[in-house]
Amino acid sequence: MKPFEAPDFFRIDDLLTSEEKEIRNTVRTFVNKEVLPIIADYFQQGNFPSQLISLMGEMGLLGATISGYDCAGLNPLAYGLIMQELERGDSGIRSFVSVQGALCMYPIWRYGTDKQKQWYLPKMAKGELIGCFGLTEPDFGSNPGGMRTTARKDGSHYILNGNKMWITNGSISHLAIIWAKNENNEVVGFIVDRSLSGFQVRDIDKKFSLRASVTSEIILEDCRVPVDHQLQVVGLKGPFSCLNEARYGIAWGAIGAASACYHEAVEYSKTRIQFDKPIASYQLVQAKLANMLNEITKAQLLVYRLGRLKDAGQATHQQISLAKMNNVSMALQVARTCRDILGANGITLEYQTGRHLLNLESVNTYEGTEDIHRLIVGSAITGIEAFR
Ligand code: TGC
Ligand code: FAD
Repeated sequence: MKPFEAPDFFRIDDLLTSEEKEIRNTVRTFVNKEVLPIIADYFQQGNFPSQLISLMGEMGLLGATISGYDCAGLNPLAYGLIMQELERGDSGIRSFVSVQGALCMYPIWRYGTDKQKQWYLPKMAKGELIGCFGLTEPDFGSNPGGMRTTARKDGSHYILNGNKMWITNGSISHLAIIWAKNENNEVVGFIVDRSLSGFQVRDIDKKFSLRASVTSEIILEDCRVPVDHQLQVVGLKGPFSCLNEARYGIAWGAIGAASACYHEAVEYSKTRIQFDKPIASYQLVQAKLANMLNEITKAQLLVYRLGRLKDAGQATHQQISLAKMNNVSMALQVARTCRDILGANGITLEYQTGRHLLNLESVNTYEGTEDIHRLIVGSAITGIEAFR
């Protein structure tokens, strides 16, 4: 198969700075060299390739937008390009980096004390400490405001009780950002060290999606967390502000997955002969390719603009929702179409498309389902919330 060429029909590359392109190219090479040769096996075995963590740390990919604390201090565009390239490899690799950076390092950087930042961030940037983010519960996914996990103050500690479900990185983490309700029924957050007694983790097996990523359940039973491990934010805006960072990265990442599938399908269609001609020569196949390039290009322009708005501090969370909704849904449709073009070969792990397709089913659900983002955009249009 011809080496990967990213679709760039509208020359978006021309809009990137030389530094942004250099970062993108470095991560592209990393994915070609370190991720693609191994990822299908890890996916098949249901394992996360943890040997990549320190490499990604050395490259400055963890918490890449944070300035100081040994982090790279990159702009949102460069960060988005990193996510795009990692997800071209596998959504599970991008997931790891999203959770570590946007969902764990970001809240510590934004809501932590100086002492917490100094202690956790440099180690997390190197990948020496791994984090996970516990918001979802078995009965509260789209509606995290209903969470039942409690934090009751007891002298110099909070006592945490509850269950967190579907937690990426759970069993490989050293710390968890746990969201719980205090005695006033307010949502508060904690940095919880995994070694504390009363903190248990169980992996969720038998997944057909994100198999090269760890997904776990966390059980908190009278887990005593020192009060100085509380984050300095009260209310759902605490976790939601972290989700904005992660959703932004996913909107970019989805383009990487879609581009991998698209490239594979274009090359396949040019060499697969049926009825004595390459299938690429048939109008119905060309229509599929043209429609996919159309959708990928629109998605690229969307995140490019969103990234520049974010850099200027002007991106709204509703814009981020629209981008996450559109781009992941786009990637899922592209992956399904590519799977069709690949025929029977599309169901094997010899090709990348099937793996991306299965992964994208999770990506469409986590960080807010496609319909939850549709409702967020609907509320921005009408001023009327339709969640309840
Ligand atoms: P609502 O009443 O609308 O808001 C409560 C407070 O939060 C503020 N707010 C936000 N702040 C910052 N960013 C946002 N995006 C915000 N959205 C809302 C809001 O202003 C309010 O503030 P205040 O000061 O007035 O209290 O909240 P609601 O309970 O009605 O919920 C609305 C809804 C449905 C949109 C929300 O619950 C939602 O987004 N649900 C989806 C849940 C979700 O995305 N979960 C993700 C879990 S983490 C994950 O999936 C990681 S996967 C990682 C990987 O592997 O890559
Ligand atoms: P539900 O909320 O039960 O939704 C089911 C269906 O109902 C969806 O189609 C949804 O759109 C629809 N629906 C719900 N409410 C409404 C409504 N008001 N109007 C119309 N339709 C509605 N969570 C974390 O906290 N941390 C993590 O690290 C994490 N990692 C994850 C990794 C994976 C692989 C997966 C699959 C999930 C992960 N999650 C994580 C959980 C994820 O965020 C939730 O799955 C997601 O928010 C949806 O919740 P749910 O699965 O309970 O679905």
